[in-house]
Amino acid sequence: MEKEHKQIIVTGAQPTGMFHLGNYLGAVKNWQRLQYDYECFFFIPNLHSMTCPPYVPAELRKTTYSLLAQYLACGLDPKVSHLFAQSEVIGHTELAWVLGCILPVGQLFRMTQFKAKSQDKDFVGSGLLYYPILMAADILLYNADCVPVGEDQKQHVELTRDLAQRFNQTFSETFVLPEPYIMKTCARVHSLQDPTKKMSKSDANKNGTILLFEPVDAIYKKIKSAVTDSGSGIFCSPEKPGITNLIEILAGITDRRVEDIEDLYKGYNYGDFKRCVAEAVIEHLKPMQKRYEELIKDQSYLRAILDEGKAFAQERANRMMSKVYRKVGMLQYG
Ligand code: ATP
Ligand code: LTN
Repeated sequence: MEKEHKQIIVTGAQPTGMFHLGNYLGAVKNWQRLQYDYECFFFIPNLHSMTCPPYVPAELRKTTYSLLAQYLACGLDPKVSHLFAQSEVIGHTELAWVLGCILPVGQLFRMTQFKAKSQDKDFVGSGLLYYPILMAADILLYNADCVPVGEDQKQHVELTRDLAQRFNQTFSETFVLPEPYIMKTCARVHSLQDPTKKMSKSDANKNGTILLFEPVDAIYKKIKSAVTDSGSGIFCSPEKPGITNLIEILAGITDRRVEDIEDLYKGYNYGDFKRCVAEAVIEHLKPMQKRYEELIKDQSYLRAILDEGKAFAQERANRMMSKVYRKVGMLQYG
């Protein structure tokens, strides 16, 4: 009997620290849901984490395991999906080199994330500029059909499509053009302290960011003291970025539509609404926190998952790289 061919998803989150609610609602929660309908490669882009030095190598090793434990606690299932570390599969950097040779350098200087991350830095490494090419290689190596990411990564996926097209035209039809997959709700979760800014790990104001695995009383306090707007009424509006953000968070965490939240909480005042948001977030996160605590203690289990994922991914990567090297004129791959 012919095996059903599932469409392929490739995505990952950088091991730069602990997940926040933006990473979860904008990305990982959806990956969890998508893994049953697609063949998924959820990897840990640890080579990307070298692009903003200085960093502590021993910390990076630790956060790589931690990120895997967070993936698992968020429901990514190693029996269903391929989970691995980027640096352990040969082919990502090789393909990045090939792709870099067909991309005009000006396109890299125009990337929004490069401009933002290189601002006010004493040292900007070439890796930061090259980063989108490595990301394109991550995606094209597995011939992804679809790349689920938050809004901020859309431009990188568009560059990947451009690179795939350039390669196909320069050599011959090889890569699928991947589609970015961006959720309508929670594509950009905002800071609780400044709802015009994206919620971020690197935000200096720690009260604006909810970490998934921080103590629940801290989460409660942060949501209760979220900045809201003058006025009243629980509905989304550009004049009410604070309440809009909280409505989206509640919709995302409870899998409901924004309109349903607006209906349900119509008569609430801001204080009561914030309490409901805090309670819903905590109730959702509690079992995940418990699971994370168990997983992070079991490094040999985490290692075994990475080994299994790596073996599977390596086979696919070898297949693609043999094809690519042949097409670009190398004698053989490896
Ligand atoms: P930060 O800016 O907080 O350091 P990041 O963008 O580097 O985070 P990653 O861990 O690399 O975060 O991203 C993992 C996924 O989470 C990506 O798909 C990214 O688009 C998404 N993401 C990050 N921040 C948010 C947010 N505030 N709202 C929605 N999605 C987000
Ligand atoms: N750049 C992404 C992380 C990332 C990625 C990828 C996401 C690296 N390679 C391939 C999707 C597909 C980020 O910063 N979140």
